[in-house]
Amino acid sequence: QKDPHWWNGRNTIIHLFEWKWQDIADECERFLQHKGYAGIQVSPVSENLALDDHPWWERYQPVSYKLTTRSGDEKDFLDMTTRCNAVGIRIYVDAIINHMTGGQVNQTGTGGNPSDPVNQKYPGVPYSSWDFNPVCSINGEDYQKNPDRVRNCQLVGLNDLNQGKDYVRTKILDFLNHLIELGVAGFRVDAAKHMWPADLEYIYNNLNDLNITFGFPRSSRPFIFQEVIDLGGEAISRHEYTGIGTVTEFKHSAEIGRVFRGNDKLTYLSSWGTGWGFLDSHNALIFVDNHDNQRGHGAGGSNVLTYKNSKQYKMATAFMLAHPYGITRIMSSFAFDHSDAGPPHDNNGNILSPIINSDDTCGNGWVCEHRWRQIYNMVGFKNVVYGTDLNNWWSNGDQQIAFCRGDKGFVAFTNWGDLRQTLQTCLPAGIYCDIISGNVDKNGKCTGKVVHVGNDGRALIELYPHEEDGVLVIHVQSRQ
Ligand code: QV4
Ligand code: CA
Repeated sequence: QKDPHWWNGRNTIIHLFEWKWQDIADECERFLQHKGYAGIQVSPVSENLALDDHPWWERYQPVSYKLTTRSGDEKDFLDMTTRCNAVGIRIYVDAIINHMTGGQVNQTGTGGNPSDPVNQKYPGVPYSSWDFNPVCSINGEDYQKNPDRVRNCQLVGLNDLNQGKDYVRTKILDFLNHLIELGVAGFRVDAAKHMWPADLEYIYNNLNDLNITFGFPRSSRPFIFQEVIDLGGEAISRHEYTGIGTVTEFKHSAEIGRVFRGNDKLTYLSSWGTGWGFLDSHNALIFVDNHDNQRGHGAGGSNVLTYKNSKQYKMATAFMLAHPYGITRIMSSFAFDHSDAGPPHDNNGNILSPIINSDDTCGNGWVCEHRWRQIYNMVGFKNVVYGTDLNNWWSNGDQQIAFCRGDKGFVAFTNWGDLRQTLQTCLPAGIYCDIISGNVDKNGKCTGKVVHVGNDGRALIELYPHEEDGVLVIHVQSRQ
């Protein structure tokens, strides 16, 4: 349950938030496989509430387990898992199993099924009031004091399923096992904190093995990453969930944002990881921002960096991918100016496809952080240095750091002031292309800065505050 089933030489999950299944299938083939991405977290697949203005969060309110949403239907979904797995990209589904919808009015879902939230009737499953916990709402104090209420009461008024009931477990298992049959590699378990670990353990243990027809070895268990927000001081600890799967490490998001916003010194990053109170590396799903905290939901508050702070965001992402700690996830957003806004869509509410520009970036309302050179090249870096340790840590005692990954890669950062130092890069002598400021083009020419490494492995490293990015990165495969 902790193995993400990545293809050899790949790592890093990308969250293609609100993308359509057909667009994801295209993206696997035309881009992700070539840049070394390993897997995709896709938006919730279950039929959801359809509100007039389609706020993004309507997808977190299931109406049934029918696989019809604004991202596509079951046929589209299967086409996506087939095409992505064929090029070595795994699909993980955001599974909403804690609750159904909330609200006061009857609603038809994206798959045509009715729902009656007040009377707790969801005929598309079917669920009735017998399947839900008694109505009560989780308040702020409960998070500090009442673990029972956090698990058994309603999260923001959403009808709370009783996962202790056999019937409910069976329906959830049918839903998840159907997705396994359709080729997924695992699940993000939404609102895991709001479910009992023993109930989740039962569910995970009764999931089928992954489907061998999609290339998974026999007896492969689904990868599980559970959304548990725990920045400390809560009645429910993220450690209660590490026995049954990996867990989102929100402290990583809050702290990396705080540091790269300049509110702490880069030099302290020397003990990054468990030294900062984070979960053990193999248990921790880490990210700079997620779909909630990039817009003020969830946790992390004003520390969180997003695409809107692009220089610091790229630096934080580069650090996350350069460092050996954690299971890394990249956020890929649509542009938004208010926190409820859904993805770009036409007048009929259909989600628009991204436009791919000639420089590989996206348009049509999509940000596509995963297509920024500074980010995809770091995904490549992480693949190149896989299996090496962090060594030759250097810092100026303040806002500048550098380190090697074995004898395969070297990175340097400045978050304040000029960096001009002769540093040990741990690389063989040669001329290297900085993969942040440029790429090696078709003719083998470096479009960015060049670094000359001498016979002793040392090189003059220069990074100045007026530059577009505060990071410089070279590795054995960026040698000229
Ligand atoms: C409103 C009122 C309630 C009232 C209710 C009922 O605010 O007080 O009881 O009506 O009439 C939306 C609205 C919210 C509304 C609710 C129910 O924003 O105002 O309640 O719907 O109609 C996302 C959004 C939520 C959204 C929800 C469902 O963030 O705003 O609620 O989807 O559409 C905690 C949890 C953590 C959670 C995090 C956000 O521990 O698990 O909050 N994160 C996950 C997802 C997140 C998602 C959910 C959980 C729920 O990452 O995206 O919430 O599935 O920290
Ligand atoms: Ca619950």
